[in-house]
Amino acid sequence: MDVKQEEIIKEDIFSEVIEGLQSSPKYLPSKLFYDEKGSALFDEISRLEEYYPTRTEIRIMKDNIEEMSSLLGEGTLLIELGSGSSIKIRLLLDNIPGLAGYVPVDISAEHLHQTVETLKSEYPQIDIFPLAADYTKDFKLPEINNPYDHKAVYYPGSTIGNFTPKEAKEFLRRISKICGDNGGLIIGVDLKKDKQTLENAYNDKEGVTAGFNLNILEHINNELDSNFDIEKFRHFSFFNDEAGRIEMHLISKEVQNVRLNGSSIHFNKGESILTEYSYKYTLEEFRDLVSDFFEVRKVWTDKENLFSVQYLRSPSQTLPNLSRPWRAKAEGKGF
Ligand code: AVJ
Repeated sequence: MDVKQEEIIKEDIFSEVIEGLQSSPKYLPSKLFYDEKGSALFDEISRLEEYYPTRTEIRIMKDNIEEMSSLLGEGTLLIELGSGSSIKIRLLLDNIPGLAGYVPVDISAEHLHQTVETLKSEYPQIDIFPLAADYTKDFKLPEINNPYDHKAVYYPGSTIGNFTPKEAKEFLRRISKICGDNGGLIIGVDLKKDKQTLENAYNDKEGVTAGFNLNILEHINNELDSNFDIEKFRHFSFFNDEAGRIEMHLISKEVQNVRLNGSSIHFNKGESILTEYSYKYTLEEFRDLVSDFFEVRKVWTDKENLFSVQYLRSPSQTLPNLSRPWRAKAEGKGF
C-alpha cells in the first residue's frame, strides 16, 4: 500500500492519543497495543494458562470447521478484520470449498505485508487482496476482480469486546453494509463467567499482561515526541460487573508531568489511563446487541461455555416484511 495511506492512518491515531490523554478521565485507544513488541506479547498472553480465550476459540473452530465451512459455502469472498490470526485463518482457508478470494484487513501495513507473503507461498491457489486500513473507522474494500457469490467477514478473538456496546452497534452497522444481502459474519465472542476466571485471565502470575499493558506507553514514546517512564506506572485490571467488562488501566505511581508533542500532561498520584475494555456477553445479550443488523444463525461453544464462535447473517431480504412480527414473536418464545 502507498506511503500516503500509511501516514494518514498514523496521524489519525496520534490525534486520538493526544485527545485521550487530554481528556478526563484519561484513555488510550487499545489498538495501540499492537506494535511489533505488543503483538509478540499478545502471542505470549495467548499461550498463558490463565488466558483461556485463544485456545478455546481455536478448539471450537477445529471441532466445528466442517459445519462452518459448509455454512459459508462456495464462492465466498473471505474478509478478515485484523489479519493473520494464523491458526484460525488457516482453518478457514483450508476448508471453505471453492473460496473466491481472501481480503486481510489490518491497521499495520508491515504486519499485513508479512501475512500476505507467508500466506501467498502456503496458498498459491488463493487470490489475496490485502487492505491496510483501520477497520474501526469507515473503510472501502479494494477492487476485487474475481467473481464471487457472497462475502463473509471473519472477526475472531472477541475483539468486538474492545468496543463499548454503542460503538459495537455502529461497527456492526458498517460491517452489515459491507456484507451486503447474502453476506455473513463469523465472529468470536467471549462469554460471561465467574469473576475469578475473568480476572485471572487479565492478571497473569508472570506479569505478561502487565508488560503488554505498559508497552502501550513505549509504543507512544517510539512514535511520538513523548517521555513516558514506564517505571512510574503500574498495570491494573478488574471485572466491572455492572458494565459487564474487564477494564485495563495504567495507574500513575506518583505525581508527574509527561511531555507529549510540545504539551505537558499532568498526572496525579493514583490517576489512571484507561487502555482497554473487554466486554463479556451472555448469548442473549449478544443476540440483542446484533439484532438491528444480523440474525444469529449458529452458535458454537466449548464444553465449559467459556467462549463462542457465532455465524451471523444479514436478515434475509427474501421474506416479506409482513412476516417479521411473526418471526420476532417466534424467536421470543424460543422456537
Ligand atoms: C485480543 C482484544 C480480545 O480483550 O482479551 C488480552 C486483548 N488484553 N489481554 C482481550 C487482551 C489483555 C484481547 N483481545
